[in-house]
Amino acid sequence: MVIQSLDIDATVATIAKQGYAVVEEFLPKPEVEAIREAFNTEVMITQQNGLGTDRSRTWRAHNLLAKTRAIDHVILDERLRAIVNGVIGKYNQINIADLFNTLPGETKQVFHQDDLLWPIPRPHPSFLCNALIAIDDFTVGNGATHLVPYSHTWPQAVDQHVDSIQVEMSAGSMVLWEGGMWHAGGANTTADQERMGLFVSHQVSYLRPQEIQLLAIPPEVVKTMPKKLARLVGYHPFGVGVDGRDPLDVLADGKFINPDAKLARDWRNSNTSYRDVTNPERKE
Ligand SMILES: O=C(O)CCC(=O)C(=O)O
Repeated sequence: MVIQSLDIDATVATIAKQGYAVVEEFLPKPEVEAIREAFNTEVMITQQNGLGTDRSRTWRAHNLLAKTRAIDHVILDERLRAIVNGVIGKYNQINIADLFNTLPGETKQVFHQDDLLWPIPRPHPSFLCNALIAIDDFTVGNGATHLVPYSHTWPQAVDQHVDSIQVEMSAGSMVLWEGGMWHAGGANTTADQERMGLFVSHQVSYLRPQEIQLLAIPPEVVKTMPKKLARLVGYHPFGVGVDGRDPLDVLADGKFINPDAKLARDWRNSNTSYRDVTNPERKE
């Protein structure tokens, strides 16, 4: 499948094989600048230590989808959706959406695997697919992400002395990696160059997301989202939905008990024949 000159199948195959792929110039510069502006003016961040570091030179904004609408179109981009579908299957959801910023003076993170949070024995089928979009140019100097190619298939625990590559890419480019990949944010040894990125992690929709999207994003905010995005943050009619209804219908009318439901004694006293109000077909 080819979308806007990006070979989706080849990108998916590359991620399956070596654990990661880079999509150059995924976003045009004006879109990158619009996201930077929103990140600087709309989004509350926290300052913290990067994983295994102690400098507190890392900025993060978790729960981005509760804080800004400036990235909705990126998450819904049909190229990103097609790649994620190819890597972990079409029933997937947002795990976390974060602003990453590695500031000058930050040291290198320890190598880690994002899929470690779900204790599933290795090797296992891919269930996590991460996308990191560069808002600043990623360079060796400002701490471009370290990746250990092929490590997503390795059964052993992460070894901190392993050789890695650093993903240098221009602002607007995107690196995707499989959740089992050994990786680390790099050291920012520059005097004044930040490394800002937009991180969107996806998982199969039967796992609990790292940040509980259903709680993290207020219902009033979900109501303003494009329907496809609301599906991606967990409002999908899986199994019985909510009392047999599409969760988005429940969100819209606030009827948490199915309007078709009656007490048993009333069903017995009525002549209505049994009708299954659930819909086994999952709607997209
Ligand atoms: O900074 C990066 O490029 C990766 C960061 C990361 O892996 C993390 O914070 O868990």
